[in-house]
Amino acid sequence: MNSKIKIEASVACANFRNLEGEIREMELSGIDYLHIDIMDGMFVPNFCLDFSIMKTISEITDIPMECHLMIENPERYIEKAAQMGSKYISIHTEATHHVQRAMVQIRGLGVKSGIALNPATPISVLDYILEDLDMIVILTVNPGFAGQALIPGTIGKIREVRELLDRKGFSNIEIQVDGNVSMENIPKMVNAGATMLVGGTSSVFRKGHSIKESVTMMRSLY
Ligand code: S6P
Ligand code: MG
Repeated sequence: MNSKIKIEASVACANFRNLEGEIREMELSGIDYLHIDIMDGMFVPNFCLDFSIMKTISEITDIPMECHLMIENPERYIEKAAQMGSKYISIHTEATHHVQRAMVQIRGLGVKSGIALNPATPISVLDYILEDLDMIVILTVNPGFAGQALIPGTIGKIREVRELLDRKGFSNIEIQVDGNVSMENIPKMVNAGATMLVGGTSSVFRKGHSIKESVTMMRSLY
């Protein structure tokens, strides 16, 4: 096991009839972060979690949360996401005209900054903002829905981002993968250079297995 790799639970995929019970199981499994998806029905064609759920979760557990904003003009809600206790906040490059300013805004609130790249977004958007970044999110599916198939070209993209970071002296920036982080895909993702794995229906919340079983299996794969 590589202790640098962090396992995250995509809370949107939890069973909301028993959210507190599942969070207790996540605590026992040693989940590193809770991944909170926030959508606006515009940037992506769906809605998901919200800030009130983050508040409730923060009353239930000390597992740190990180927030994936899939919303237009995300700067409007960065402060709110920070107030809810996010350790990282990620936004999408296409969602704002002022990506670098948004990164500075996030860090100014004492939160780690993340930029999320859709499958078709070229990695050249990273070129001039590396020093403003703590995390790069590689979407391995188009954002908006759980339970989708991996877009194969995104594995090579993880590798290209890893090479870019190592070459330019930014190896400390985390590479998060989000979308179909399955038992089959985890070894490929980690070998390509991913350091934070967001598990949803494909792994942490797999049907027919407990969260603990699934997380133990995930950790055995790298
Ligand atoms: C997708 C969202 C993700 C999903 C997660 C689902 O728009 O950003 O965080 O919740 O990827 O995981 P899975 O294992 O069902 O693909
Ligand atoms: Mg997400």
